[in-house]
Amino acid sequence: LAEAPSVRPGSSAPILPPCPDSPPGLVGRLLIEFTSPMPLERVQRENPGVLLGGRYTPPDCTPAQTVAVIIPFRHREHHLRYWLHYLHPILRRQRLRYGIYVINQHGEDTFNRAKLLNVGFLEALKEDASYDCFIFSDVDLVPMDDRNLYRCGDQPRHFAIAMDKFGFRLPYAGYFGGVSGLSKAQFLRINGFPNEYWGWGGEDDDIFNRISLTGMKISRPDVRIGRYRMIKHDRDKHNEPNPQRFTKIQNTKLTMKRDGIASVRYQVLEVSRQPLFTNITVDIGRPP
Ligand code: UDH
Repeated sequence: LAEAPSVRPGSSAPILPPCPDSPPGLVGRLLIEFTSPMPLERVQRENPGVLLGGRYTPPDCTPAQTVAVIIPFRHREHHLRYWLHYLHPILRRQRLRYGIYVINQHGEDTFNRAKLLNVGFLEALKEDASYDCFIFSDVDLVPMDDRNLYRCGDQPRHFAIAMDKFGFRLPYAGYFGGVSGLSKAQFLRINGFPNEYWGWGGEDDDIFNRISLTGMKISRPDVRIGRYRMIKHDRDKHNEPNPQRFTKIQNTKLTMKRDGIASVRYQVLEVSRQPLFTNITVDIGRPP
């Protein structure tokens, strides 16, 4: 006797079971390389289940969280194509409900990674108020193992703990760069990220300080699972090492109260829903 699937009252959609904690279709270690060209049309063809703006919902289960993946960006189209090619299938196998947000800094003034991530947090929530987990990922970092689950937990999570460029080790114990994840509540608890780190470096250490100063602890995957390949690149123009970073990270305790998500100022110039991601071009100003 076939059992009719249960249906929500007033709707014809069947009620799906919760997604499993350990997704069954994961494959483990992945072969990641950046040599063959990666046209966007190919990535689109490979990911027919991804909806406009880079949104995805598992067809067979109800996820516990809704995940916004935020990518700080400028002039890295070539990297983004690899990132989308590798990450969409991984996130799908992980049974996540997610959206991809590329936060594109307008103009040629000094780059500001952490401020772009703050913008991503607010703009993703404007698109969908149900986002409750935020994964912040550099565009050039691809996980080598799909058991590195892009979800939030009861503590802020650091995902990119074993990058090839650092010999598959943490470069130092307090490293929080590359790919990290915070729940909405955790992010708000630290007043988001600093807006005042212009140029390369220091902002990830400031975020680490914010987390420690509010009494939270970083959670990390096993070192065999948290492996990443970085797409090799030269230093970008207008993202020179910030000489102020060493003194700034000494002062997080003072600055985090006034500088963060509560004080971020910017102007969105364009929101464009592409087949595999949402592009948000933003004017974040320039260093004082
Ligand atoms: N980013 C951009 N455009 C830029 C600068 C940074 O999109 O112009 C984003 C991108 O997501 C990138 C992230 O910010 O992954 C971090 O910047 P980064 O990749 O420059 O930082 P990383 O520490 O490299 O990985 C520093 C320069 C290394 C030069 C090595 C030369 N051999």
